[in-house]
Amino acid sequence: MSQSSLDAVERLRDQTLKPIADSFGFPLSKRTNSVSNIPTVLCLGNHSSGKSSFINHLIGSNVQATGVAPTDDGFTLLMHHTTEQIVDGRTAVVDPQFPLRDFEQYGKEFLDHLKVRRLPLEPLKQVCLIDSPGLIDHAGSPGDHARGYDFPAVVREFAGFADLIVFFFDPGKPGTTGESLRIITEALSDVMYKVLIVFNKVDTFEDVRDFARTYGALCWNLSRVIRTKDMPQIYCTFVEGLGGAGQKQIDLIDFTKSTDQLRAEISRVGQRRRSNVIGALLDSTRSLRIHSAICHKLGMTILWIRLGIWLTSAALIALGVWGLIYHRSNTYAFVAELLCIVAGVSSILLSRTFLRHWLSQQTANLDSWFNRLFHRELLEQSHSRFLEGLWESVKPRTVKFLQSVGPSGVPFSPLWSSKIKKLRKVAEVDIPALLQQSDG
Ligand SMILES: Nc1nc2c(ncn2[C@@H]2O[C@H](COP(=O)(O)OP(=O)(O)O)[C@@H](O)[C@H]2O)c(=O)[nH]1
Ligand SMILES: [Mg+2]
Repeated sequence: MSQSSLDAVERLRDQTLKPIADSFGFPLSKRTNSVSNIPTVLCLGNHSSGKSSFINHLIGSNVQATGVAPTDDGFTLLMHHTTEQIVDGRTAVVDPQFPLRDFEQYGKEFLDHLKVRRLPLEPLKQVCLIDSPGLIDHAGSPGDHARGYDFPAVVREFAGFADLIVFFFDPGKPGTTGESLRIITEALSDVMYKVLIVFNKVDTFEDVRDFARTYGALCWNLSRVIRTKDMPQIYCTFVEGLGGAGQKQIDLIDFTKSTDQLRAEISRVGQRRRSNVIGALLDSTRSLRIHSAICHKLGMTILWIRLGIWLTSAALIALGVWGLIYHRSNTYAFVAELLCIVAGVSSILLSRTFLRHWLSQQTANLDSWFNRLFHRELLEQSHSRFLEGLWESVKPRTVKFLQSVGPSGVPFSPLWSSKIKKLRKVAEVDIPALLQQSDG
């Protein structure tokens, strides 16, 4: 991604989105800092499916240990540096040079299984590669913590941050391990657009029948977990020179082409990164617009209710005081005047409880606020399903914000109106222009 479009993304984020997001307690996606400006490829797959061998092949050096026995049970980030260095997980997560801040939350056990290898290798100038522990079927319970940390959550975090995910399967386990299938459904379902499916080590087949049977089994298993209408493309690949010499082997010409295609796709990761960064900004802008528009409308309504209560109370108190001073003709008038003052004071005192109750009722009924505020856009057939889907994903954050700040914490300044309105222009004009600019 060119520096100028990255700067433009940062500017939009910092100057337009961030002030609104901070005031309305909305977490913006955190991904465009300059440290992680290098495109990232995450390699996942069964144990012994050839992830480490493929990485070695890509960077042209045998840096990652390979072997049939489980050789590596951790995550390794391979990055460029002028001298060779290994940084352990505990240091890497607190070092601002690495984009790993968000990984500290997964605990000591995970950090012991994380490292960064910095290498003076030319290909790593263009891409950061992440090698991962092989997916296996655990003996005993298949719980999330069989590895001592929340493995699917860690994979989800890496997947959110990667620009491309290469998922390796191999002929040894075409049935695929339970963990592979679980990771696809639990950690990757939102980011399937970034995933490339690879059927690796195809040079181990002796003939086409053998290959077809195994390939069919893989498709059958994948179809149970990949819920798209069409089957995704499967790259059938191998790394030259790893098969046993002299053994009968399937014709490899087409598989060489498929391997080249995969390599080309990986080398285009820079372009993917650009659209991922801008896409993430677009998602944030749209979600923030809905969230802040609804919160702001509630904030303004709270302001009007509060003004109404205060004005009525002030009028009652003023009437009571005025009466007490000028009209103390009889006991009835005196009692009525006192009642006016008491009613005025107590409505001020009770207004907080009333507003809290009112806000919690509205929070339970946010759909109607959404429908009212966006009714015009919801009438547009092509837009409505998208907008409703977006609202479903934003709603939990809106509810959480309103519950945590209460009626006095919802921003209400009329100045916000134009800033929130501007978010629509950002999403519909400014960001698409950025995309076009960086495509050109
Ligand atoms: N025949 C063949 N063997 C491979 C290929 N890729 C990897 N291997 C072998 O498979 C074993 C496991 O590979 P490794 O890269 O360690 O797998 P990982 O566990 O997924 O990292 C090693 O013995 C490799 O030599 C391939 O494309 N063809
Ligand atoms: Mg490995």
